[in-house]
Amino acid sequence: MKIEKIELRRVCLPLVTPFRTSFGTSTERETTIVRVVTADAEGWAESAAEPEPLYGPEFLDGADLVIRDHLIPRLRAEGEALTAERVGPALAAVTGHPMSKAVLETAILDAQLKASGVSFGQYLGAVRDRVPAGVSVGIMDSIDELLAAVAGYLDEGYLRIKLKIEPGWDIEPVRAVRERFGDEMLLQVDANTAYTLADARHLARLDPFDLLLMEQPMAADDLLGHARLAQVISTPICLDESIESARDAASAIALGACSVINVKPARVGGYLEARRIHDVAAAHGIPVWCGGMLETGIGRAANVALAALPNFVMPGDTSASSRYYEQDLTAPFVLDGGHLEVPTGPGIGVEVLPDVLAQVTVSMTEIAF
Ligand code: OSB
Ligand code: MG
Repeated sequence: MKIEKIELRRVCLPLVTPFRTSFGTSTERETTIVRVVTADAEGWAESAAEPEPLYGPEFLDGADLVIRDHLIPRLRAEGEALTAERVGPALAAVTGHPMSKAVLETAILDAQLKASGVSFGQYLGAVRDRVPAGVSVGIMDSIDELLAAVAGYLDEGYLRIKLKIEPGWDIEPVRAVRERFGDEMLLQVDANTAYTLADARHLARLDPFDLLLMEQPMAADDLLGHARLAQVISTPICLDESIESARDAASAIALGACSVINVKPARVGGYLEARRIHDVAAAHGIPVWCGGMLETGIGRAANVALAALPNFVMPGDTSASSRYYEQDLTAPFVLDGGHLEVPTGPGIGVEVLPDVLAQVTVSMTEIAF
């Protein structure tokens, strides 16, 4: 593939509602959108890095610099032999930075697939044309506020609710939601590393609520702790922050540190590694689901395609555009009976709306290739 130029565009979109997790509160989504221009097609992708290094060690300003000074030069060195499949090997010498690697690989894959008329779903091996949607519900100031938010999402048709938890906001909100909405609803929690093994007895108090899973209760590098916790609580443990590669997934599974995996392509360096994690998990009988990072339609389109693979057997954090943004960067993803449709057009299968993009653009860097 002959790349002509790569644009890095910083955008900032207001969120429809503040999103609070155990590591911070967001009222807007700032991210870098990458556009890869080739002779035949252009490819789009969005970074999952956030302004501050809180969810993980990457952050936007650092990510832009790594992309410009360390990753793009290595891709350029590949010359016209560069393909999406060669991005990972070409960047392997750079340690870490999976989100930055992912956004480049994804934009290049989009351009490549558009040039050959293949959709992300076809390329990745999707077996469904629509995927069930869950929603991630932030920490709130009161239980009443939480119950109102959950009621609203259930009315919209979401098929599974995920509550963000932290010490001081765990047993009571889960109890309140279970009591109000019943035992049938699919319910899970996400702690974003807020606990330690010393909290094991406390976390076991969530067992009676029949949760689908507890996501990332402890530190990202604490696989052993998660394996020990799994011996103490009956709620299945799901890992998010801990899994940055298929090798991590194999280790976590072998240790008994998780019985479910949240696959986020951005966190693992892209869709190719995400598919390898899907395959490793499937081989061990471990179900996976597709997580999210508050993506715009650009990132969501590809996530929804991934979520259509066979071992994505649980509803993902792939919510409708209206969950995040008044005005998305693409035509909105809309819930239909609690599902999102998998795009079928070439590449990510959605068009970026140029006027909206212009409105939310904060700055742009053009890099000749
Ligand atoms: O831990 O899954 C997470 C958002 C930003 C950072 C981390 C997480 C999340 C979410 C929201 O839970 C998922 C989404 O709706 O995109
Ligand atoms: Mg998570």
